Amino acid sequence: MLNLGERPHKSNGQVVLNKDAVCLRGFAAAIAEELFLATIDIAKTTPFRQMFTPGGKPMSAFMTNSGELGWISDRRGYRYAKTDPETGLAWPPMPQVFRDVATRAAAAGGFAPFEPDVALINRYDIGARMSLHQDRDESDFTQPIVSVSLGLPAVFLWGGALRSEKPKRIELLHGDVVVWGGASRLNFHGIHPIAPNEHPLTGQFRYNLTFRRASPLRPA
Ligand SMILES: O=C(O)CCC(=O)C(=O)O
Repeated sequence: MLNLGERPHKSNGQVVLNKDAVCLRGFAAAIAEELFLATIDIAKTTPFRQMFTPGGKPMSAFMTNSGELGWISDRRGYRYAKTDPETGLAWPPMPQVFRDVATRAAAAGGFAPFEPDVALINRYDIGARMSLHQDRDESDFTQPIVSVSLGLPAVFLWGGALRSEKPKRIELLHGDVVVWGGASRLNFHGIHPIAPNEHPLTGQFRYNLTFRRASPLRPA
């Protein structure tokens, strides 16, 4: 059985990961089905695809995007793009239900206002993982990251500012939301390989919606 390691402080359904980083247990549970259906809708026109690292390795999770920008990776590097390189078309608009959960969760995590312009959607098959990395392709690190889990459980690896720091292991379930920013904005994080399982809504997949602000905020 996987050792989930240290269990961080818990209060009011919130698991404090460290300063400026919190897991909001079940925050999106009531709208999880709506989020999932909106995800499937996006994938009809903008299918999940395997991207490649700049070094040419296939990424384990399949990805798509919605919003004004989308995160992409290929031989030219990691970056945000206004159009889907596979279709040449703009990414589908961010559904209101996405925007709402992102802004509400950011506020609950202490980061209001949050105006995401990207919803990167990760789809994990059983065995898929995401290695420790920082989210640093955005232009404004004062804006948080909001990350919604749907479907199969996952073990979130929550590291520190340095890759060498041993990550904490936090179990993420359907409807959980992790929010990080401020002092934690550039912390390393990742996903342990997804264990074989079946979820009543998503089957043998885990989905993750990760909301970011990639372009600079308009001046006040
Ligand atoms: O799947 C997750 O929960 C994390 C996703 C992630 O780290 C990312 O998209 O940068």
